[in-house]
Amino acid sequence: MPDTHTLTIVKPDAFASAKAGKIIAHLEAQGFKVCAARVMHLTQAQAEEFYGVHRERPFFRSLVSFMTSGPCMPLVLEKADAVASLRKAIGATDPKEAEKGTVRALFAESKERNAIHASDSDENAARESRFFFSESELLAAH
Ligand code: FUP
Repeated sequence: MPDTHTLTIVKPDAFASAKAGKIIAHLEAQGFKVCAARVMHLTQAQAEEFYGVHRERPFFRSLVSFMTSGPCMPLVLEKADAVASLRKAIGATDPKEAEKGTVRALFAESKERNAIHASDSDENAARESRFFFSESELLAAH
């Protein structure tokens, strides 16, 4: 299986509880290689655009408020079958339902404050990577 790329975001709850480093170390220990990373504070417009697919959902305003509440860290990660591999590594959206040993089971607080985002398809991984990183950063990362 060839190495591919995916996009993750270490979310503001992980920074608030000083677990961001532990989460990245956990992913590295599972074989994910960090290819690009930045710490940033999302604007409301950025959070609304990133989660635009959920605009009509009842949790949208609260999700945008949470995602703009503090720093977050988008990263491009590389591994064989990266998208599926990372989705498995992060676990279910709600940490109460996440498999033992997954990032959300270990580090998430709630369904909203759930520590980490991971792209759900190669197409979304490419789109979400372009959302946070320039073409030249992605060329260097790949
Ligand atoms: P996931 O792909 O596991 O990140 O989950 P979704 O794409 O379904 O949801 C995106 C984000 O919306 C989740 F990370 C957290 C938030 N969310 C809620 O706050 N409440 C919900 O009921 C569902 C999702």
